Amino acid sequence: MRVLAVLVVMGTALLAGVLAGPEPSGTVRRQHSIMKPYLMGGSMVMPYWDFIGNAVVSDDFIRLTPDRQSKRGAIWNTRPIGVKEWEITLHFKIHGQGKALYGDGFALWYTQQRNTLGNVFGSRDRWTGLGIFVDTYSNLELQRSGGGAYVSAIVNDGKIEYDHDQDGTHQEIASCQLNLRNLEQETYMRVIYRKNTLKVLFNTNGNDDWRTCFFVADVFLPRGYFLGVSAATGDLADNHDVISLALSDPPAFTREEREQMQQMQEQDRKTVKDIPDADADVTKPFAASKQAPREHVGPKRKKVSFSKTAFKKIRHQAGDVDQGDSAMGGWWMYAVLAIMVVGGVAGIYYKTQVVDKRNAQRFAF
Ligand SMILES: [Ca+2]
Repeated sequence: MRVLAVLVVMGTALLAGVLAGPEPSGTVRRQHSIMKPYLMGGSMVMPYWDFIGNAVVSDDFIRLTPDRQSKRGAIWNTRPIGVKEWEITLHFKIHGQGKALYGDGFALWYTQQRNTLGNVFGSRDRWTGLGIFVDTYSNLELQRSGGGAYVSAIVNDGKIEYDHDQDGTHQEIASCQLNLRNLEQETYMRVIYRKNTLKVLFNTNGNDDWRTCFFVADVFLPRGYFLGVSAATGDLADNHDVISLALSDPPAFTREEREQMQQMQEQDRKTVKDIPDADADVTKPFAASKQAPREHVGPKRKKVSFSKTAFKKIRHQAGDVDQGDSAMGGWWMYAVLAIMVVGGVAGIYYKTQVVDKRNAQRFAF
């Protein structure tokens, strides 16, 4: 009986472990969400979503980029978001073989444009709307050692060109740093947009224990934009995986949040002109905190640039077991084979056309 009770407790705990995980606050809107199974009945169609570039869909995750150099991929929702306030819960995983060098990170988008690959974390520059960046390779020396990511938000009216050298620090409306890479635990990001405030939180322990990354007021985003997630690798690489995404109704403000919002609103109105009315249905994105003077932060990091060979060597020295890039291996094999074939043909040609003819002439008395 006791054994049975223990088994029941263990079973319940196991089930709770499987089911546990940060649940969205409100009703999930299926047409703006991603959940398993991703593909519709054995087809390559993911309902309501497009996947572009190097993005591949497997049974358990959508890999935006593999742990290989110079890749970029994205997923884009096919339907515009009609609601004014929302919460997005993104379950993701950033992982790879690199011990000290890895990158570049991923971005969550709420933009007017969709489905265009580009050089800002795999997506187009000069976007119109909101970009939230999880930057795992800081071009400035912003990160503490040991897998930190630099998380920031930029509200763009289509005119700002993302400044990679500065990690967008003088363009951002808010930011934070935290460890998100190669974690044992599940990693979740939550973005809450309500009453023109933007709150970004992270959960890296699987319980309902969310840490606030930033909370900022006076962010005005038009309705009807598209949701997307993109990622890129360059000289450095990582796997960037999306496991699920849920768009739902946002939770109500806590009293503390309401007070914080009011303080930020007062402060913004002292320094920034032309802030739209709270209930305004804006047609252009606007963020008050972007208007404040922002300095370029910190010393610039030396640019990292590797050839494929150097990249492999560094990883090998770091103790990584590289599976090898089969395309590269294949290429070399074909090159050697091609040289052998061309050499062989040239040899035969020389023998038959030159040597034999010369001999024939020589002996043609
Ligand atoms: Ca960066």
